[in-house]
Amino acid sequence: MTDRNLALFERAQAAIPGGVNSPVRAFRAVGGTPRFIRRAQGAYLWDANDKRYIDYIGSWGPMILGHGHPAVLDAVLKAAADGFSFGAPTEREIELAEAIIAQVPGVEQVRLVSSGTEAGMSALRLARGFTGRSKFIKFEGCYHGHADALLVKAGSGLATFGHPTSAGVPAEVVQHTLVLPYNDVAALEAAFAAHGREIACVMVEPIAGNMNFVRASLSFMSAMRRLCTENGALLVFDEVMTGFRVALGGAASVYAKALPGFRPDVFVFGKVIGGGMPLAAFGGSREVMAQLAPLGPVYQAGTLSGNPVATACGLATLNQICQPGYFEALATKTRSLVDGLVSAAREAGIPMVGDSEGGMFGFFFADALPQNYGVVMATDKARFNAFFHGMLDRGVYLAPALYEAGFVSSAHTADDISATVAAAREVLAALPR
Ligand code: KE4
Repeated sequence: MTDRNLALFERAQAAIPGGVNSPVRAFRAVGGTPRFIRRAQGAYLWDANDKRYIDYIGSWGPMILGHGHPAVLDAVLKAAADGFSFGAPTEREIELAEAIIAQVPGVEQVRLVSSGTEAGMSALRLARGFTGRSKFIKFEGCYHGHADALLVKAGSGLATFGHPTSAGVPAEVVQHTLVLPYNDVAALEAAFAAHGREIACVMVEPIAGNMNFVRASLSFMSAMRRLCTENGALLVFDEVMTGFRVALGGAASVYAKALPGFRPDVFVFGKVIGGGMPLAAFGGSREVMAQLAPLGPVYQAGTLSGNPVATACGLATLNQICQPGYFEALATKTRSLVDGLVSAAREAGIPMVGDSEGGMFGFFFADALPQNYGVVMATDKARFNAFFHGMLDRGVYLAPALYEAGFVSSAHTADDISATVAAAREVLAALPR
């Protein structure tokens, strides 16, 4: 029988670089043929061979309700019938902004944009404009989109400036970017000691989903907050992945529970707030946001920013996840998946650790939860890749890279979780020791 995924992949590679419109989709980290998705519904995807998968990617986070939620579909169809895009303000942009503000303490105003990259890039420009400073800190293993200044790997020394991770990014563009190890308080202290009053911001993934699933320790989070405050720098939370995904108030609300009074200065959102449509945002206090054009000197713009169909999709999604008990149920379901995977690995005598918060999870073929990028990348890649393909063959679609997080939706049922754990038990039992 023809493998239509393979045929489509070959055809795609003739017309699109690497056959994909975003590199991780090409399966290069895990090998094999990417699955071309024909349709999705609820917790499931169907590929070009009409094979069904339980979906744990959820479009890399947005599909928190699962695919094709009736209330969201209805809202999108109604909005589309009223017009796709106007290039003029609409009431629904106000409603979505108000819905975000209502759930995230510290956000008094938001600006809507079309991608997480655009939101992260704009948040960095805003922090630089607000402080009048050029330098900023990011962390190894954190991804904030592909804006030039953010495509940086660590420099040779802890407090030296970064080097581009991508061709086409001139060294001058990243000369102000300091890349430090995640969860390393000493490195953070040293960087502020060396450059404190020159630092515009610290940009961080509070739970790093681009390293699979690594939490910022409480001491690290406290140090970031303290050092930013002491030095007049802004703490920028990149919640593109964690926002409205790990909790209704995002990771900021998780850390505020553990660190009373904790609050970042600037927030970056994406994924869930668009419900699968191109929509992202950044926000903060009125004082900081007043720097943005047309009010202030920091320019930022977008033809499709606040797009009326995308805002309808995002708003309908947020209206569902705000329901009482939604996140408690999602968190319980997600935790049961992780616990099931870890216990299946233990039965097979294979080291596996996992963690989850809300509807986001990660697991590692390791003895302990990694605390930084180097440890994540040292986990057993061969074992992960064999597990990934074993699960894919059994109709379970996990993230195709050991450094990516996974996502559970409210459409996943207890039977889906049980079937996933049963598949994992089979695959793990067959893995070489
Ligand atoms: P986008 O430009 O892809 O919408 O968002 C960039 C971004 C910013 N910040 C964080 C924390 C992110 O996770 C992302 C994008 N996440 C990846 C998944 N690791 C999207 C998948 C992809 O690149 O195709």
